[in-house]
Amino acid sequence: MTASTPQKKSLVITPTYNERKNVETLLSRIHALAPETHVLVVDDNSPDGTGHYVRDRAAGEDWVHLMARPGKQGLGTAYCDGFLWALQHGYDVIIQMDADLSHDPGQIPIFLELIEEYELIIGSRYIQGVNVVNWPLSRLILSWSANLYAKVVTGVPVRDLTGGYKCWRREVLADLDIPSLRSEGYAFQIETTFRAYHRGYRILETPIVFVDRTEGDSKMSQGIILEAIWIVIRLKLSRIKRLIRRKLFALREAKSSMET
Ligand SMILES: Nc1nc2c(ncn2[C@@H]2O[C@H](COP(=O)(O)OP(=O)(O)OP(=O)(O)O)[C@@H](O)[C@H]2O)c(=O)[nH]1
Ligand SMILES: [Mg+2]
Repeated sequence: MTASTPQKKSLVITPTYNERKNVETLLSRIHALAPETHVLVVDDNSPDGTGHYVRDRAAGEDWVHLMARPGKQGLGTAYCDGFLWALQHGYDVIIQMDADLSHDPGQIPIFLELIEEYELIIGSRYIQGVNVVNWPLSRLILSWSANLYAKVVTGVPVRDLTGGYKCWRREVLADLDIPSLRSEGYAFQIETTFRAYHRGYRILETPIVFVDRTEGDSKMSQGIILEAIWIVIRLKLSRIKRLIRRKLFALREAKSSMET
């Protein structure tokens, strides 16, 4: 008789800042669709009481977890803290998603299936056309061109580099050197996918439909856009530096083997 494979432990991480009107629906929908999956809400002391609501839910439901941070520190650091927590607590599969219901929890079972074969799944708005609902044209153009810019400059062949709906195997997160990730906004999404790609992990983009939030306010800002522009250049420069170092090393090796 063969021993049955132990069930993989999965976790959804969602960062929140003033998502009280969305988080209740989000938690219920995730649990209805993926009852074995736990949820970690990383809340930055939202003034609208999101954290208090989640704390109450976590007291009665063992699949709900709250990480309460003292103040707004940005989406990037919220995910870094959440990823480290997931690794410490032994989760095998980690899904990241926005809390504003732009990301459909209906994708979670699909991600959990696909991650059996791949090491990173990216929910993509830009394969099979443009799957974005209710965004003003200006926002769509910004997102689409940001992705084209990031793809062309970094050379990473992923259509939706700024997308924030992703599913990771724990080994990949453990290999990302999380404390050294520096970006806060969309740049965080680019930086993590960039690292996974260059470490050679198997990545799959799968289509999602992204729906603009109907409740609460976007935290998108000019600073976040500027950060993304700069980080893309910095990532490219880091690659070039690494290639030059490798070439120099190879030259030195060749020279010393000729001398001996
Ligand atoms: N913990 C934490 N969460 C944040 C912070 N900034 C944004 N978030 C959350 O990150 C997710 C994405 O933020 P949004 O404001 O929806 O930003 P966006 O999706 O890039 O922009 P929109 O498409 O305009 O909604 C949401 O769940 C936010 O509540 C932050 O500083 N701390
Ligand atoms: Mg959003």
